[in-house]
Amino acid sequence: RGLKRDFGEVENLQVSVKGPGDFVTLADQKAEKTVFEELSKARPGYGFVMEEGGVVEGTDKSHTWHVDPLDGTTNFLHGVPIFGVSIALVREGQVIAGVVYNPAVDDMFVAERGQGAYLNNRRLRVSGRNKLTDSLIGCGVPHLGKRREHPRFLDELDTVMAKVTNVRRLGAAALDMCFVAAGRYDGYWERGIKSWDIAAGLVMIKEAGGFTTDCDGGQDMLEKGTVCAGNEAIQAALLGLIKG
Ligand code: LIP
Repeated sequence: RGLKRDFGEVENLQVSVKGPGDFVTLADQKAEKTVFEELSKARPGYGFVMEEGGVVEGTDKSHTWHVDPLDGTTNFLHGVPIFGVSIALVREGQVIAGVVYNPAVDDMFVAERGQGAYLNNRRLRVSGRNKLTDSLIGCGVPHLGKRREHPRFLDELDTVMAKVTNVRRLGAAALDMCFVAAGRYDGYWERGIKSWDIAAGLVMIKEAGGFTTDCDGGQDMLEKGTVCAGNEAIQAALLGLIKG
């Protein structure tokens, strides 16, 4: 609720001289405080890995929440309604549950290991397309501060664009992953992301019948901060285009 209210204010701040930068940082921190307090009450002792607040060790060493209170911060800053709260629960290294909520459009993506993936209570399945030439592929564009990553991204984009119907860039990795689970995207890849960006999406895609690897083809997505996702055919074909 706080983010939805603050997003409305951000749209008004676009024209202010100072701009909404500090306001968005505050919105991000308030959202994380709410999530931290509520989850600490619901599951005392679990640890946290949070984008703003960092690591909080818990007494229960088996369980850790990975929280991005405002994924798609730049979109939010510019009044673009593509952002979300992403929460994942990791039990002994495995993501067992995830929630991604976009308050701007009231989209609630949820998944729990073995229980399926849902968008607003509607069951999710990855797309059935099996040809890259029919596929819509999501990606992440390294921002200005990641100038050294631009050449590799442009090389990958050139390769992928030559093989697929088209490419999309949302600016919120958590929602990119949910779009794969919902069959809106046939595949997605990104490098240079954090555990809290993609952890919820990993269980979402798995429970929707999809596949994920890191960009080397392994299972170290959270550790390496890279992901290649899709249905079985597209994920393998996309990995072949970007691997390494
Ligand atoms: C963002 C990711 C996005 C990535 C951006 C940024 P944030 O997370 O969701 O996919 O390309 O560089 O990391 O910073 O908005 O939480």
